[in-house]
Amino acid sequence: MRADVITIFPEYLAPLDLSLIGQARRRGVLDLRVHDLRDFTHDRHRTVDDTPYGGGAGMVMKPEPWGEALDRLVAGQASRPVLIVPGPGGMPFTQAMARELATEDWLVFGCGRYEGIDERVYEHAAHLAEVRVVSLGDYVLNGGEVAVLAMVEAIMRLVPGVIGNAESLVEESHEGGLLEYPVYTKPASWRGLDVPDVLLSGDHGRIASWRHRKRLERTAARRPDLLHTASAITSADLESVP
Ligand code: 6GU
Repeated sequence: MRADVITIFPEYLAPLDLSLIGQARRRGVLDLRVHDLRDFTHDRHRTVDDTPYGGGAGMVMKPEPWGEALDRLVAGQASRPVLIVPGPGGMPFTQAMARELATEDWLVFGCGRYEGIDERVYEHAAHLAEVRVVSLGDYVLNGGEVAVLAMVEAIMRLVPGVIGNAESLVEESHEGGLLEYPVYTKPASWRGLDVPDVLLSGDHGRIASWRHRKRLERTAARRPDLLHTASAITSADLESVP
C-alpha cells in the first residue's frame, strides 16, 4: 500500500515512524510519504492561506499550492488514488470505512488547516482522484494532521502483513458491532480485586458466553446506539439487556 500525506506540518506525522506502522514502513509493506505543502508555493513567505471571499473570520487555504501538489503527485500516474480530506464536515470515519480503505492500493491524505481549503480544489481533485471528506467525530480539531494519524493507524493495521497476528484483529470492539469484553491478566487477585472465576475455569463454552454477555452489557451502557445494528446479536440478547 502506498500513502501520501500533504500537510504544512510534516513534523506532526513523525509518529508514523514508530511502532507497528514504522516497522511496516521499514519492511517495505507500507510506502508512506509525507509532503510539505509549502514546497508547492513560489513566494518568499511560502504563503498557503488568504482571507475568505465574502468576509468572515479566519483564513482559507489558497488553491494554487494544493493544485500543484496534487498535479505533481497524482497527474500522469498509472492509477487513481483515493484522496481523503479530513474535516469535521465530512462523512463519519468508521471501522467499515477503514476496512474498505485498507483494500486500496493508494491513498492520499490532504490536511487542511484554518477555516478550510478553497472549494475549487475539491472540484479539481475529482478529476485526479476519488475524493472523500472524512470526519473522526462531532468535535473540532485545529487541522487534519491528528486525524490522519488516527486514520492511517486504523487503516494500515488492517493491511495484510502490517500486523503479525491476524487473529488479534477479529474480536475487537466494533467487529460484529459490539464493544470488546473486559480482559484480565495475572495476578488472579490484586489489591483485593479478583479475576472473575469463570475465566479460571477452563470451560471455553462458559467463557465465550460470559464474554458475549459482557460485550452486550458494555455496549448497552456505553453505546446503546450500536445495539440495534450489531450483527453479533440475537433478539434474545436484545431483550436481556436494559
Ligand atoms: Cl477528520 N479533521 C478536523 N480538522 N477536525 C475534526 C475531524 C477531522 N474530525 C473531527 N474533527
